[in-house]
Amino acid sequence: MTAVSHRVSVAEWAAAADAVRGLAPGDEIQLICHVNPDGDALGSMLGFGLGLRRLGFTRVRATFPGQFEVPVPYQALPGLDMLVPAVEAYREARLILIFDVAAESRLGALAPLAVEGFSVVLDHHASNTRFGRINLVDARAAATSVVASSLLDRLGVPLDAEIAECLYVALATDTGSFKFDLTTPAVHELAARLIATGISPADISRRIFDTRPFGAMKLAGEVLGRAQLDRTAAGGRGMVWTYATLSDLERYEQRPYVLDTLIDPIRSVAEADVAVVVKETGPSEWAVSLRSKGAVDVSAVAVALGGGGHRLAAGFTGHGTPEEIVKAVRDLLDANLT
Ligand SMILES: [Mn+2]
Repeated sequence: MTAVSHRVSVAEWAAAADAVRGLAPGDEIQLICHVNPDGDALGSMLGFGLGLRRLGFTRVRATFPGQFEVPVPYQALPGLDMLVPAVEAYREARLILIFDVAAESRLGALAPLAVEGFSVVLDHHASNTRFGRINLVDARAAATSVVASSLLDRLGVPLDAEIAECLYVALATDTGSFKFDLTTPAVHELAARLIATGISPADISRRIFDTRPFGAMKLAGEVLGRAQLDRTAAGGRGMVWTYATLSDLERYEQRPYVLDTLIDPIRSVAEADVAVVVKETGPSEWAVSLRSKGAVDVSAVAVALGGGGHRLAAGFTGHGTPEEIVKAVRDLLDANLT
């Protein structure tokens, strides 16, 4: 198996592996992923946690900041018994492993723990601030699970079906089911190794991507129906955008995770290079998702507005009205044409 990763030095890999090998079986290990966890955050964290258990570590906890809610599609992931609310995180953990987190700001109340303890960051965001003691950041990795599987390999953990299911969910989520750029031969080689453990990609895909409540489908219809096309944005490449409010969710009795996939139909619009979905998360607070087909580096736009991400997929927290937020994005697009 050739190494999947780039931009992580030999010394960093060795330091991370040594940090795990230096622990005693009963030492406390705390795993953390980002607020509002997605498939890559949860899958890479739980898959790695299961790997630590296979190595004999008995005290492994996993958590994330913010509202303690696992999106329904991920509620059948193996290893969920490791998950505890943030207040139950090990405060004096010997080792802290952080997954899919580009910056401390994505750690909320857990940020001090992560910064003061001995932390290893596993991530693939180009905007990563390298806030850990050891930083395994590979901006060319399709998912954090690629980095996690690489470290498991180095630790000599054999893949089994439980670990593989977690890592596969992570990989399939972040590659858009193996459609996005960075879906390299090595990604498919990793997928092949995961599937070879006996997991069912069909069952996993149906559960993760192709199942939703009726109300979520109706809600999506309404949110897509209010989308607007701005043909002159991004130097004439076009921008399409929409928004969803907390009252939309309430009206259809849905949880916020059902909005996570709305960016996909929005970004399919032929007349726009840039797609924007603005989702209300609190009083005058919005989670903003940005996608580009290639004309714009949306991570630069997101970073300028306090967020982060990748060249073609990024996000930030916005304030004000959706119109104000989209105007701020629009104002930055022309400056970041690639
Ligand atoms: Mn990711």
